[in-house]
Amino acid sequence: MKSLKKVYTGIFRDGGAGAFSKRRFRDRRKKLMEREGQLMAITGVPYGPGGKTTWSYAYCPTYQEPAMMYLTGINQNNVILLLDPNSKVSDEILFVDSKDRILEFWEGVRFGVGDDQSLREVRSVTGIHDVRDIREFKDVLKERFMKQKKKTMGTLWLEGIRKGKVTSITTDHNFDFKKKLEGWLRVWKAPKKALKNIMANHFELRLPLDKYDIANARKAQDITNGGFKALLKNFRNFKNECQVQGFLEGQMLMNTPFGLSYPSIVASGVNATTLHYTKNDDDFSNNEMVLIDFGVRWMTMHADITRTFPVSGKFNPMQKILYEIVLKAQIAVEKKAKAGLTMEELNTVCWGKVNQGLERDFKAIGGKFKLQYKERPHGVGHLMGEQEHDGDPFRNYARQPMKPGWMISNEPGLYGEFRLRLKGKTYDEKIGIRIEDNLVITKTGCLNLSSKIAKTVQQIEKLMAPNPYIA
Ligand SMILES: [Mn+2]
Repeated sequence: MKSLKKVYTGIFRDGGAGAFSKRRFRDRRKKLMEREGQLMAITGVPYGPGGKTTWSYAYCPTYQEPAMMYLTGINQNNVILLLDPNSKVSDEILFVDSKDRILEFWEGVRFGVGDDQSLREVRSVTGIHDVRDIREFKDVLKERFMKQKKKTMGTLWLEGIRKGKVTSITTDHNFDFKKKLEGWLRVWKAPKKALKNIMANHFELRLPLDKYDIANARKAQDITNGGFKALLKNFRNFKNECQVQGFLEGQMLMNTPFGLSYPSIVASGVNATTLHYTKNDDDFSNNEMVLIDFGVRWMTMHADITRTFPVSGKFNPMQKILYEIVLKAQIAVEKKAKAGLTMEELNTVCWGKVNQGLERDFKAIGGKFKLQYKERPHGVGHLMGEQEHDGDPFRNYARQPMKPGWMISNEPGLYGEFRLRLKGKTYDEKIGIRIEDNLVITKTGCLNLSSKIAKTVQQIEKLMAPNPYIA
C-alpha cells in the first residue's frame, strides 16, 4: 500500500501555519498585487541542489528562491508564479513541471502535471487554484500582457546602489529570467523599459516577520542553543576544529530536518582573524580561544549565532578584558536598537563602544594592539529572514529606518594582535572575537531571540567546567 506519511514535507514549507497557511500565502500575494497593480511574473529556482554544480554542493534541504518560498511555500524547482491583479478570470496562476516518474525514482516525490493528487496538495498549501503546465507559461503571459491597457509588467531581480551607481546581481536565476522576459517583450513590441523591478515592494512586505516566522526563528534558536550547550559540556574531548564542527552540527541536525543556516565556522586562535574561515582543520592549543559561527533553520527561518570561548574552559586575563569589550558593545547595540533607527546608527554605537573600550579598558592599563582594519572590521549586523542574509544584497537598507518585525544580527567583533603585561605575566596573542545574537526590532526596542544562549564569561566558564561529580 502506498503510504502518504510525510510524502510532501520535503516539497512544502507551510511555515508552521498548518490550515492557515493557504490564507497566509494568499494574503502575501494579495498585498503585493495591491501595491504593484500590474501583471507580474516571478520565477523559482530552475534546478535543485547539485543540478548545475558539482556533487559537493548537493546538500541543501531548502533551496527555493526565497521570494517564491515567501509567496507560495513551495520547495521544488521549475515553478513560475504569474500574478495579474487586474484580471477578473484568475488573478494568480502557478506554472509547474509535468510529473516525471524517472526523476521521482531517483530523487523522491515531486508534484507535477499529470498527478492530480499532487496538484491538490499544491493547491491546499499555496491557496492557488489555477495550476498549469509550465510549457504554457509564455503563451499565457503574452495573452495577459497584450490584453492589458498598461504596457508594463513586473518581475524580481536584485538591484541596488553600489558606489553611486545602480547595479544588479547578474549571475542568478532572477536575472536570467528577467533577460528572457525582456527578449519576449521586444518581440511583442512592448515599449522600452516595460519591465519593472518589484524588488522594493517585495522586500517591504517580506522583511517584517509575522508571528509564525518569529515562532520558527525561536525554534531555530532553541536547537542552536542545544547544540552549543552540548558542545561546551563536552569540549574537553575535542582536539581540533573538525571534531567540533562534526559534533556541533550533528547535535543540531538531530533536531531539525531543515538543515544548517550555513556551514559552521570553527576557528581557533589566529584562524579566528579570518572572518569567513571555512577550513576547520586545525588542532587546538590550550591557551587560545575558539570562535564558532553556527546555526540551523527551522522551516524557512534561520539562526545565525557566533560565540567565542577559551579552549581551556577559562579565559586568561587579557582574553577576558578583550572579550568583555566586545560584549559591552553588543549589549549597547541591543539597548539602542528600535524601529525608526538605521543600522548605520547602530554601527556608530557599536564601533564607538569597541574603540572606547579599547582605550579605557585595555590601553589605559598598558595594553598594546594592532587591528587588521581602520575603523570597523565589518558591519554590526545584517537583515535576516527567508535568507540568513536577507534584504537587498547591496545593503542599501543600512541607511533606511528599521521597521518593526525586521530581524537583524547583532555581531560586534575585534580582530588583531594584542599584548598586555599583567601581574608579571605577558600575554601576546593574535585574536579574533565575535559575539552574535539575533534581534527582532519592535516599536519600542527589540526582542533578543538568542538571550538564552550562554555568552557572559561566567556563563561560558560554568558550562565548560568539569563536572564535580565525575572524577
Ligand atoms: Mn551573521
